[in-house]
Amino acid sequence: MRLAGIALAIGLAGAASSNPHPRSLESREFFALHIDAASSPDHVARTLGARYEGQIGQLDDHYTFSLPRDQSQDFAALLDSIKTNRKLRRRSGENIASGADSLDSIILWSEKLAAPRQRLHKRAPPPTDDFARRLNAVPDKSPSALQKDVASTLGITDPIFKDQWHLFNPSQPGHDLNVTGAWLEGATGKGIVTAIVDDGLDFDSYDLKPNYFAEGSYDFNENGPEPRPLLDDDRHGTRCSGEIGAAKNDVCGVGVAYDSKVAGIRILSKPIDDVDEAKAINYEFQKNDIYSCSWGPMDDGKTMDAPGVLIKRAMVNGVQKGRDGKGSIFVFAAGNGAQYGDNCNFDGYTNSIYSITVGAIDRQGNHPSYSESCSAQLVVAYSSGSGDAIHTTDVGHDRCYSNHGGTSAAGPLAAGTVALALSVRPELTWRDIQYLMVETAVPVSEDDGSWQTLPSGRKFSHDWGFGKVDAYSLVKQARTWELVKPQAWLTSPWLRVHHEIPQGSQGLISKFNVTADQLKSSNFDRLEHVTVTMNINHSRRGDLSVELRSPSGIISHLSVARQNDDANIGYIDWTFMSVAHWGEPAVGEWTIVVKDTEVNGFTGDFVDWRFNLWGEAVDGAKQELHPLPDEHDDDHPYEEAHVATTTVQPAPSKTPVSNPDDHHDRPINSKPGEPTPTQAADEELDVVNDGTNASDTASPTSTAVSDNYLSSYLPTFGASKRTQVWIYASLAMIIVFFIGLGVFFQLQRQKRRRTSPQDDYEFEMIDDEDEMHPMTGGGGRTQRRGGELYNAFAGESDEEMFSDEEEKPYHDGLTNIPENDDEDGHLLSEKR
Ligand SMILES: *[C@@H]1O[C@H](CO)[C@@H](O)[C@H](O)[C@H]1NC(C)=O
Ligand SMILES: *[C@@H]1O[C@H](CO)[C@@H](O)[C@H](O)[C@H]1NC(C)=O
Ligand SMILES: *[C@@H]1O[C@H](CO)[C@@H](O)[C@H](O)[C@H]1NC(C)=O
Ligand SMILES: CC(=O)N[C@H]1CO[C@H](CO)[C@@H](O)[C@@H]1O
Repeated sequence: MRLAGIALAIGLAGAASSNPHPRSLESREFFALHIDAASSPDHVARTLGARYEGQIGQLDDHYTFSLPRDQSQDFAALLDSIKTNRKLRRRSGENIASGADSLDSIILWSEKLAAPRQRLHKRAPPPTDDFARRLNAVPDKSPSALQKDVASTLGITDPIFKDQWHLFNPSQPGHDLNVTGAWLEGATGKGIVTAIVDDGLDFDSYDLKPNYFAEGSYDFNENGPEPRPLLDDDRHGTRCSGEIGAAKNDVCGVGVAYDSKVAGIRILSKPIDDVDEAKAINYEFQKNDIYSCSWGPMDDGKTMDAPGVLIKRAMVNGVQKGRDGKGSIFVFAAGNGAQYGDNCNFDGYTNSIYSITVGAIDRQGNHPSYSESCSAQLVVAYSSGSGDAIHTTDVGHDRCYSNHGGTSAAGPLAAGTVALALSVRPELTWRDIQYLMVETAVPVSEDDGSWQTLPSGRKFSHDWGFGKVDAYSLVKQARTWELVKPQAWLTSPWLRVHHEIPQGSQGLISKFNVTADQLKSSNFDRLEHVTVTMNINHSRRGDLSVELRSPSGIISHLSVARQNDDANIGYIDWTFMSVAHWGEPAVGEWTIVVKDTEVNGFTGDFVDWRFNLWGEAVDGAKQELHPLPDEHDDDHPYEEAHVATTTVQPAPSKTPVSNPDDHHDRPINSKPGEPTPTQAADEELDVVNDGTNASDTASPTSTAVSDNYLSSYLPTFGASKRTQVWIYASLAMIIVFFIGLGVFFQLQRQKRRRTSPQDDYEFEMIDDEDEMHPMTGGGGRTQRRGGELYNAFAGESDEEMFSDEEEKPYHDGLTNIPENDDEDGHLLSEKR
């Protein structure tokens, strides 16, 4: 079967010159190379004795080469030695000039291509019987007079428009996209193309045919120009397409942008490799404006997976060169794994600064229990829950579908809204669109305790992003929006921590100071995204949580503890992202707090981190484009941490001191995936130990740092460091009665006195957020107990409706890919 597929594909590929694949995987090995712009790929192929297979999509100077399998080992070794050489030359300060004829001057980057994998899956769980039953229980909605009025004014005769509550909701007024006003003012998406990157698009559907854009379409699974759904299960892409571009006619309903075009890019129906995925997300990127992506790595609460270097490069390439330099708009579904404790910051697509991450809200304004939270979530849009789902087009000439759901259905509604905005202001850049989302999203459930008020006056919630998409106000603001200047960034050095992470409610903190001078020399004006890249080695990844606190006291829960995540590898060069600091003043002390939330036998070290601010340039004219992302290079220079350790213990109320050797002592968990609640009033702080520092001596190793863990003048009781911590923990609880906060602040002041002015960061241990965050003591982020929000509508039981248990990882009949981990910890994934 597979061979037949390949043979068919070879036939088709013959016609598509831009796509000289597929690759004969049985006999040959494939390599992706980035070569110097001055060299020709043919020349490189001759020099290397490899076969040139073609350019990698729209990535300049990136090509695929192949060799027979029996020669590939030597070739891989050659590429490795070139990498090593480049590293050595760089380390010795040599400027590796371009144009030189040695291979290590020509080959800038290389990667042996992994075989195609089924990593990515749709994020629309299939409906269950239970769902169907409950759907029937929803009382009939008769179209309101107003709805009829809108329909007749706009000439909408589509039979299911009356059921498309997400466009106009007669039963729960206000719980819709608020789009009809935008249509009435003429914004219907004309001239804009959205590519639905998915499992195909049924361009024979009478509802989609009028708006189908063939030029922007391609089938990367079968290597052909037409993204026709072929498998039984290939319905998801068509349903998503209908949400955006279903025509105004007498079939089914209408799309949000019913005069826009939709293209289909089929990638989810078979395993694909990084080269094809990179091509897919840049496919016809001068003609396709928006890429709607309702898929991602598995939402099982234990996967942590990001796109490979080629795909990351393609995304950057898309925002830098797509749409004639204004940037492709990538819209991603946040993920459906909330009830498994999943969080969209563990997904490298949704937590990319280049994507708009969209979670879900249901027709009653509730937070569906499947919809993941995270600091990278920009907005929410309507989807299934509270007994209804999204009504849209299905595969078939005139078939409609009433059960479309999950965050899969939310993403396309946001994408359709972007199409409306671009149709009135085509010159908006990818960042303008993100600004407009931030500016016009409408906060919901503002008293649920999840919202923080930002210095900009806007509100942000890890559950809702900046709120729900409002099409009318987004389009309205788009008309007059002043375009933002190019993107600038500020990158910290790698900050070496190398310190054991304390367990329980303590935290290990490390700080980085951003100065006005640094911003100035980075041409940096207004803050947008913040990213933190970090390495932690830990024997149980799911025990970890990470917060970022801004100089203004805003907290991003970059990572949350995940009950299901047993991986024993910690975080390896993982980049978390936050949009919670949008518009904040960037100058001041940024603090990262790493916690090992479970007192058990699983431990680890915070190794190092770096911090990036992304925002608007001061002077657009002198701002360059960010270089393409590279793979992690452990050769980077470090700044040694200036160490001051402080242990702080909780007041003797909540967390009993448990036996540190008890591996299974897990406190009752809060709602999985929920940001750690602020424990403001529950804990008192006490400083047990003063600061000491690992000075910049000859070899400031991690051991040296660890030896200062508790300062040496305190007795060790001959016990291990961990036990010492617990002994001092108990002491601390007694001491807390006798030392007031005044003493605490006194000590804090002393500790903070800089001993080494060139160091602009330090780390220490704290237990409680509010030591860092006096602002939220009263107002700010309010108390949010685990499970509160979700319990509020536990009766709704969307878990059953859109449980990932119902879903099987997406398979077609042709492949036989295991459903679980592959060996390097990159996991296969699931539908949204
Ligand atoms: C929804 O659209 C109407 C115009 O149809 C507008 O007046 C209203 O302000 C919009 N709602 C919000 C919350 O912006
Ligand atoms: C983390 O790294 C340190 C030093 O490299 C090592 O001693 C420790 O055992 C590692 N811990 C885990 C959990 O891998
Ligand atoms: C950051 O700068 C402030 C003000 O100069 C100083 O008080 C603080 O100690 C610095 N923090 C770090 C981590 O260097
Ligand atoms: C314990 C320790 O190493 N203390 C050092 C901290 O840094 C100051 C200034 O760099 C040194 O004078 C201390 O000896």
